[in-house]
Amino acid sequence: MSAIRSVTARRVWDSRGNPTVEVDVQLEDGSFGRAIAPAGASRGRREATDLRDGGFRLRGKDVGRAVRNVVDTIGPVLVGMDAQDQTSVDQAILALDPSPDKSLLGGNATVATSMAVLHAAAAHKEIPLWQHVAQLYGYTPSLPLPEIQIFGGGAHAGRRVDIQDFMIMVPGAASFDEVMEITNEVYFAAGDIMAARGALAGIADEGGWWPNFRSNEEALETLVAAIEKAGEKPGERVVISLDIAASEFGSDGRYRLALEDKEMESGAMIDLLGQWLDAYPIVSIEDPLGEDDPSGMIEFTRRYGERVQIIGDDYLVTNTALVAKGVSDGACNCVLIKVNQIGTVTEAAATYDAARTAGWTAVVSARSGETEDTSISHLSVGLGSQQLKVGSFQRSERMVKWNECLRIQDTLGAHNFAAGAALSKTWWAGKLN
Ligand code: 2PG
Ligand code: MG
Repeated sequence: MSAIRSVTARRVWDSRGNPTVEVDVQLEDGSFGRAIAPAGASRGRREATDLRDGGFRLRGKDVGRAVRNVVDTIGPVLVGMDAQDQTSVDQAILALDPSPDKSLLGGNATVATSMAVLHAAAAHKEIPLWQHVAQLYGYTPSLPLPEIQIFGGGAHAGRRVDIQDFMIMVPGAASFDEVMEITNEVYFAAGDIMAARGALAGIADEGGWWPNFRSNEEALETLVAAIEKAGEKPGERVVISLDIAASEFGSDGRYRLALEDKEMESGAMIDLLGQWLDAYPIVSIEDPLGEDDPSGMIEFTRRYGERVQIIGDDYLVTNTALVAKGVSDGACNCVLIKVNQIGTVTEAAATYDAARTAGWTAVVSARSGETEDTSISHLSVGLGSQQLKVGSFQRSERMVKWNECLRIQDTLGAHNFAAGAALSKTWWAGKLN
């Protein structure tokens, strides 16, 4: 048995310079696991709470209470438990916080603890984390197809443009390694185009170029130009993926694109996105409508669900019940998996399982506030999620996740790359076959 000997926690700092929670778990045999909680900026209303101290110090963002909750409340309950039994460990954490949003302990406290136990259990078995995850949940591991941001926007770029993530995917690549190479070319081609226009103004929170555009659509046009400048034909090997993050600029079925000074109802928003789907090689679109606009999301899925991947992020918040409702309503056809949205590994794995069982695709995702923690690379491989969203192609808290996948590729073999299988229902699958 791999009994937990100690659980300790400390305050560390994330990629935005904000405090966050790091947890260390030591087992009786000396095995060790460590994990750090990430933090979102465009957060869904129904996600697990990040417990912060409030007040004026550190802009209210300190995590002293969350750290103490790990040390004083969660740790003593977990000591002596079997780290291999992730379900019981997470149930013990949940029993300490029956609130629907982990507001008593803090989702930042629970996620770092739950993930650190997962790491310690893998260390005890002397296997990589991805392999432990695959064994625990019974999936066939594979290297994911990355979604990589070229321009940031929305809450990650001072709302300079309304749309949050302008990304590419390279389903036509033969390996994960080749995705990195092609993405490098597109990313720097985009930077060159911006520089030539005198529009290069730094980078956004996730490493994408700062979105110095006159309209949201200009970002799409520039992305297509960058793909071409990189020597690729848009819609062939390289395709576009968007995170609209519509809850950030819409509520109650009304949306306001500040950059265009345009306000519209849900139906007009759906029409606008539909025009973009027709005009650009977009294969995946996240949160096209707001988290409080289920009828919009259902209508969008009815109209476009056969040709494009529709990801629920703020809309589903990695919550099993919300995924079940999405499946029965016909809203979305893909779930974004962010462990810190729900707060424990067990719950996130259950949500993943529910989505895949329903025939949906899934994307394991980072948050906009990240660290050197590479757990999500392993989760994506171990769950066989086939897609991974980490942010852009710059800044170490992003590159560390891509680089970890390259190391895993050395063990798994480059052929074990999920590009062909991922998104089998969508537009580009037809193009590639
Ligand atoms: C998202 C994420 C990552 P945040 O909306 O998908 O891009 O952003 O972590 O700020 O919620
Ligand atoms: Mg999102």
